[in-house]
Amino acid sequence: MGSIEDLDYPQIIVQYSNGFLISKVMFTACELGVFDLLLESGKPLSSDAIAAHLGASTIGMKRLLDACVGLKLLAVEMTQEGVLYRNTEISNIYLTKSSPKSQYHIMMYYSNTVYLCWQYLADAVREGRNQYERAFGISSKDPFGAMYRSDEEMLKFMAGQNSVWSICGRDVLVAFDLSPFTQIYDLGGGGGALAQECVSLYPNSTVTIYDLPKVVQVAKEQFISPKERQIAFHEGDFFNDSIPEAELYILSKILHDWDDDKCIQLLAKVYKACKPGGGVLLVESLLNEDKSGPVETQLYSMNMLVQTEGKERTAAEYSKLLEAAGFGVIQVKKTGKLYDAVLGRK
Ligand code: ASE
Repeated sequence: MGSIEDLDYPQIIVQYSNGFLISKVMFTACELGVFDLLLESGKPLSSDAIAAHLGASTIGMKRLLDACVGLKLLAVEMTQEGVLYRNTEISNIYLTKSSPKSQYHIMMYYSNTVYLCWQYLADAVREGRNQYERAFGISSKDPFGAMYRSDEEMLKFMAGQNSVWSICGRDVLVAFDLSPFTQIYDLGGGGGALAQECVSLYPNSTVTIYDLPKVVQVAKEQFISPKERQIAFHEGDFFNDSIPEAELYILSKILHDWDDDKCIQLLAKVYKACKPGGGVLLVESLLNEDKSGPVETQLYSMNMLVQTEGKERTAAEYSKLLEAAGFGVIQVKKTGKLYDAVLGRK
């Protein structure tokens, strides 16, 4: 790496060029149910058996399975019955639908929605705005109107966002001791996976999921059990409707959807509603101060360009937004994972 050989054979360029092929192989194996079948079967299967079970061609399935072996998402065994495939440990945990840490839904969102927007990345860079008009023929004036253009799209987005919290939720919620805050609002809390993680970590807290009426309806019907006594709901649009008083407001992956003016407008409203001594917890993927990385965050910022009105920001940029809205005593905790935490106090 970084040596003169790179110029002779540009490994890194080859690897990056093939990046989308890798994504699509993984997404497709998930979508077709390869990992689910191999988990359920409890024993290694031949490619013909997998193809038959999943209603796929033998030619196509064999090719897909071999590529998954190359990517270490599957392993092969040679037996008397021929070549048999099984899941690797990482596939069992993260790529099966039923696993508690499943990333299946975010992958389906990437593969079927994000992917289509990225077709117009060059246009997004030229124009400096999202690409809903080109990708889906719908107005980009209201990005969440566009993202929730159908109930199916909304459900895919909610399920996708939920899956992230199964791997990062705990870290962002223990970055600060939130036990002094018992009355919590999760603004734009969506499917509620972060709220659920929060009430399990802080048994004295109640978390109210504040989101658009149709999001709250789906969250109640499909994501949060009515037996969940520590979670409540509030239907509203946080830009246009009132925000009730609380001790702590969680804004998880909300500010990255909006430009600075909209962020300050929302934070100022939160500041007004917030009890004295309360606070706001921003959960976001933080860029280095010189914006030199992390590369995942830089890529997410490109995605915010094609899909929203926002961008990923540095800790100093979030601090400035919080200060502009009135918050003081701002603390930043990087978790080392995808999402970090910033706490501002009133
Ligand atoms: C948003 C988060 C996401 C809005 C649109 C989004 C994600 C994908 N599309 O608030 C999750 C983060 N992943 C990426 C690629 O940005």
